[in-house]
Amino acid sequence: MNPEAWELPASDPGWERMRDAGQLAGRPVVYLPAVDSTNTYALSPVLRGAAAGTLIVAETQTAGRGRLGRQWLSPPGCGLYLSLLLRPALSGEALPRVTLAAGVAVCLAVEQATGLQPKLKWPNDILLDGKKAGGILTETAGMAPGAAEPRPLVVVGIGVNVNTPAALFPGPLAAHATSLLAAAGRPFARSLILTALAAEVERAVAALEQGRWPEILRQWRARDGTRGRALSWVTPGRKTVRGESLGIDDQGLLHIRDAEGRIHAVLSGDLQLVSGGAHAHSRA
Ligand code: BT5
Repeated sequence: MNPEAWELPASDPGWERMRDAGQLAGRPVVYLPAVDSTNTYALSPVLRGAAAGTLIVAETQTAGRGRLGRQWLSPPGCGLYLSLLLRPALSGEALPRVTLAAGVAVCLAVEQATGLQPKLKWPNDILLDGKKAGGILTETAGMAPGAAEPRPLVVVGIGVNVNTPAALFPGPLAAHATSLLAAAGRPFARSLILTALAAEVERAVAALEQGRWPEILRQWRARDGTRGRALSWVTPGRKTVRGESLGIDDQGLLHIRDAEGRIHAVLSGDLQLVSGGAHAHSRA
């Protein structure tokens, strides 16, 4: 898009209030002008004992992380880079479900705050126009020390390209990354999206705690951006499987049907959309 066709919001009073007061809609916020990674910070001893619901928010990350040590590009001032600390009553095996629930929550929050309708790409991508506008990295730090009822600390890390100009995505990323700005043609107040995000993620994880996984599954499937599309999956054993996405099963695993009609349940590996021009890339 023409970079002159938009201007950043003159001000985001909610963002400034959050930064100055260290809270947002009643929840504690640790605001960091710059950090290596909000997830790394959230998991560090500095935050031992922080209340569930605490948000770590950075203006920029110098070593923002994707999965498997990959990088998350975090230019200053234009994106949301946050970690939400939770101590849900969930077992470690439920962690992949937290990522799927958070994906639904990010979509709901972006829908509410902007009117855009993001889609999901298994397991953790937020798509707009078939390109990646956000990603989720869920991590845990075992048991919370000193808690009356020990619960694992769960850190839900979320990156969303809000007002990121398309020109800021470097070469290889340019073809498959986008932002809310690029999709809508106008900028958004990050504080509004952040407020909705924190509330929706908490709500979605509470739904898991209450045994409402089928509800999350339904909401995820309603936003599945790759179902029926051709995918290329590089298995952990480095074999490439091409086939059609059949969507996610009741456990939250992605199913792919190959040309011979065999069905593969995807647990991990590289996953790429290969049809329709749009090209999003992910690794589970
Ligand atoms: C993810 O990993 O998508 C998880 C991203 C989570 C980022 C948040 S930011 C706050 C918190 N603190 C952190 O340190 N991390 C979390 P993955 O599926 O592995 O995707 C990573 C890949 O996405 C990269 O290898 C690039 O190809 C691409 N990518 C990197 N930065 C991007 C961006 N800003 N927008 C779109 N795609 C990007």
